[in-house]
Parts: sequence; structure tokens; C-alpha cells
Amino acid sequence: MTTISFPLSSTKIDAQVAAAVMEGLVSRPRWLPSWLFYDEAGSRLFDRITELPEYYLTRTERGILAAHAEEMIALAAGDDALHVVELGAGSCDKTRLLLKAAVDRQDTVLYEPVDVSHTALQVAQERLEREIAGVVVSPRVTDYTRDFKLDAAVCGERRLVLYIGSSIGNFEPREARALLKNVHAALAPGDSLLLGVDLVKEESVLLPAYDDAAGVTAEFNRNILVRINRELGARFDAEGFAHRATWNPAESRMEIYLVSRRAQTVMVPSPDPDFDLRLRFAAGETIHTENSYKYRPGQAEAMLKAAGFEPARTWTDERGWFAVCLARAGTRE
Ligand code: AVJ
Repeated sequence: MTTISFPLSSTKIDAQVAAAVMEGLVSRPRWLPSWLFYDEAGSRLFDRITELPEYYLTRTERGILAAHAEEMIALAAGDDALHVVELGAGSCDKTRLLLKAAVDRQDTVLYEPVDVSHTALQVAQERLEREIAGVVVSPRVTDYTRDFKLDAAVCGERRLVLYIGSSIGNFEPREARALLKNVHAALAPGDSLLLGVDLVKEESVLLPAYDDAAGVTAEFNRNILVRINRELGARFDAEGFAHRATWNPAESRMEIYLVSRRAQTVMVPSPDPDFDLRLRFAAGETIHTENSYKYRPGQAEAMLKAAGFEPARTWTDERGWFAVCLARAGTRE
């Protein structure tokens, strides 16, 4: 008996992953979408990144939230009960600061994390319900970049949508505006949005944040190839690619690349062997894996305005490295 060995016998090919990989890898210049970073291993690597001495973002935003959570919650709630929605479920310990401030004002707080990953939502639910009495977690599995809907507003309740962690930085300005417009459309007058953005700063601070001495970001970047090997049966030699981080001042963004260390050919199979890809990389050829946009002071507020929001207040750290903006979706009579 002959067995045909198919690399994916145990994994289902995700059509979205396959399509994104095929499209990006045959493009010139080559690219891969940064959402591909976040498989299980990638999410764990990102958690390690947030603790690196060079990665100032998480620490700085947490400091801003710790100092001003009460005021943020008071401004968002007014005289009403607050219902907290979060885009993404990955920022547990920063979210906790806000939820704590909310349960101090009202007995119970409904917290609705929205994420594509069912597992991430489950982890968030268990942790938060265990750690903060009074928080009721109601997870919602949705790709909020594709469609974002909320249940009809409950009378006497205001919603606060959290979009923190500089997650918006991965989107092109045009996509970011569209996303904010969608959020605005789902909200009612009196509801608000809390947006965390990373700010433009010296290159000497930005570069190490995306190319740390311990090599965790490099491993995070290369993991995208490990994932493609596992899920699509590709034959990337992850160590054959170097990690590169550059600051693009004209576009105001950090850019992350994988750089082929030598000339090499990589096989990416297709379900139909006639369409297997043989990708030829020249030495030094790049795959662009991420953009991380940095905003100038006032820029996030301008973008919120363009999406229909009314910026209410912005908090920053004393170095001016990170900003958290509260914006209202119209005023309630
Ligand atoms: C999760 C998008 C906020 O852009 O700083 C960290 C991802 N990439 N190190 C960021 C990331 C490399 C991160 N965000």
C-alpha cells in the first residue's frame, strides 16, 4: 500500500491564511500580513516582547492608565452605568486597571472583549472573573476589522470601547480611519472610545524597541515562517532569514522585514501539486511583515474627529512617548 503523505493531515488549511500567504509571497516587494504573527507561539512571544526593557509601549501605556483610570472612567460614564467593550482580548493587565476603576463606581460591570480568537477570549474571561469581583465577562468572537456590531444600547447605560495597546498602529492610515468610522457607527450619543497610540520619538528609542538585544522580536518575526511551514506545509528555513527593523520617517512608521541571508529556493505547496510555488529569494531579498505607525501629538485626535468622534481628553506620560485619547460619539441630550 502506498501512503500519500500530505503535510496537513492533522491541520485544516485555513483558506484566509493560504490566500494571504500566496498573494504576499509572489508580490514584489514580497510581504506578509502582520496578523499572521499571532498563532499560539506568536502570542506567547508577543507577551514576552511586552516585558522587554527596550519595548517601552506596554509599560508606558500601563503607567498612563494606572495614573488616570479613575478620571477616564468618570468622564466616560457621566451619571450612567458603564458597559466596557474591548477590541482585542490580549491586554488583560492594562484592562484590569480600567475595570477596577469601573467596579469602584458601580457594583457590577459588563465587560465584552471582542476577538477573533476563541482561546484568547476564554483566557481573558477566566482571569478577569477570578481577579476582579463584580466583573461579568461576555466574550464575542468576531473579526472586528471586517464587521463591527454591538447589541442595541441599554437604557441608562453608556458604552466605553477600549482600543488600547497601539493596535491601531498596524493599520494603514486609510484603514485606521475606516475602522474608527465603523466603531463610531456602532455607538450611540454619549458612548465613548478610549484609543491608545504610540507617538513619534527619537530613532534611538524606536529601533531597539523593535530589535531587542535578547532577540525576542527576531524570533517573533521568524515565527511567521514557522507558522506557514506548519499550516501550509511550506519549507522555509526560518534561520535562513534575518530580522530587520527600520524607521521610515516619511511614512511615520517602524517597518519590520525578514531578510534572506543567502540565495535560496523555498517550496510552498498548493493543494494541487501543479500549482506548488517555488519561491526564489536572492541574497538580501526582503519580506515585509509589519508596519507600526507612530503618531504626532494631535494626530490621533484629528483622525478621531474625521471619523465623527469628539475628542474629550488626551493623557500622555511625562516623556511624551505614548498617548491615550478619550473621544465621545456625540453628546447626549
Ligand atoms: C501589537 C501592533 C502594538 O506594533 O508595537 C511588537 C506589535 N511588533 N514588536 C507593535 C509588535 C513587533 C505591536 N502591536
